[in-house]
Amino acid sequence: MKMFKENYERELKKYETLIQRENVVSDAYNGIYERYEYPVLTREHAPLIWRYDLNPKTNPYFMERLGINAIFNAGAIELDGKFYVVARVEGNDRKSFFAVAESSNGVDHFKFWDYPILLPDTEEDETNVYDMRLTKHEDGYIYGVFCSESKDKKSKDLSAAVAQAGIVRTKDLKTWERLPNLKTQAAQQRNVVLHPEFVEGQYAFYTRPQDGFIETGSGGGIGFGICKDITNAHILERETLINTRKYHTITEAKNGAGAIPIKTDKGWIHIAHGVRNTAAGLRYVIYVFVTSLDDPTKCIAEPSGYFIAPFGEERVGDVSNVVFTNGAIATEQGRVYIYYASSDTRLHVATTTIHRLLDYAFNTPQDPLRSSDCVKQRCNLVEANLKFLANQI
Ligand code: M1P
Repeated sequence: MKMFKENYERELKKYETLIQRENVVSDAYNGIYERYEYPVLTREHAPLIWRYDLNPKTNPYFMERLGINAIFNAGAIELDGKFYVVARVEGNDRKSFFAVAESSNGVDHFKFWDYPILLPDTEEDETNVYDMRLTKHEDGYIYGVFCSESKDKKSKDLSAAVAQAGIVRTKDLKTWERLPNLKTQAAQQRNVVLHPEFVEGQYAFYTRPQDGFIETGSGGGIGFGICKDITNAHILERETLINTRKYHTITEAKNGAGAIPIKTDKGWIHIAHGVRNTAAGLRYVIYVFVTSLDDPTKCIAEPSGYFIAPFGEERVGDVSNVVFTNGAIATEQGRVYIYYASSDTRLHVATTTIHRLLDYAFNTPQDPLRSSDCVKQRCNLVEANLKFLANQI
């Protein structure tokens, strides 16, 4: 009993100290955004009541009964001035579920609500759910679009799976209504994002058509499709590709929509992820592109290279060399909070402003796609700088 009490009190103190810890802007500078010293959510942020049986009679050793392996990829939303994330929480059993954590400032003190989200269990074959994107839609609902994964029953391979886009909606993040999964022409879908406004009077989705579970195959990039009825969402036409994979770039192997696009007077800012293959496996980075306000399928800016890449400790985790985002919050004051996870293990925040993002998007040169042109691009910068510095003297 004494051991139980000591262990419980020590672990509780560790948890409370963690929740109260203030975050600090790190000294990694690029002028585009701020990174922070500490992740905003880790597996240690999981409340003790999720993991331990706190009754000494039934748990005399104060043993973890249901461990949490990782807390990462989170959708994000601001409601009444508070910051909410719906994180992907993965148990030691490899199954993910969703849970809401809130913070008053968006960079620290994130605390989970007592209960994780209990999604209506309407898809019989669904085995795993993850990566919810939260869209505050102009129809008045908050939609959660996530990956709904099932075993591929047609395959003899035990690990063969099928990914589809699951859809739920809520008004308060507490009561969730499940809608049927999105239907499209593609064999599989992942990284599907609901656009916050009607387009031609219809619901609009950013998609990622793919032939298989891991490989996108003929799916050439981020797609866009519309559908009339969200309660039976069906994109009838083949999706239009709006941002394609390109040879020898950060999106060569695949890409996917990330956060809900941010509306600005110059266009919709998209914060997405790109994947390339390496001898050490896939490398995931985050990049930015902008689409037109008049035509959301038209890309009008795409700065060269990555926006966020795995840095320092972020490089290592369950799936190393990965940064991934499915949530960002743009406040009315124009501040932007980008929630990104590293190596499928923990969640971080990067902060910037709409003005800085637009400057980055429109004034960073585009990728000229060839070394020879890239070095010319850099020489032009050097020449302009040397001239500028010479004129200063
Ligand atoms: O493991 C890295 C990421 O892999 C998937 O992304 P994509 O579909 O683009 O390959 C997702 O499952 C994501 O959750 C994960 O972080």
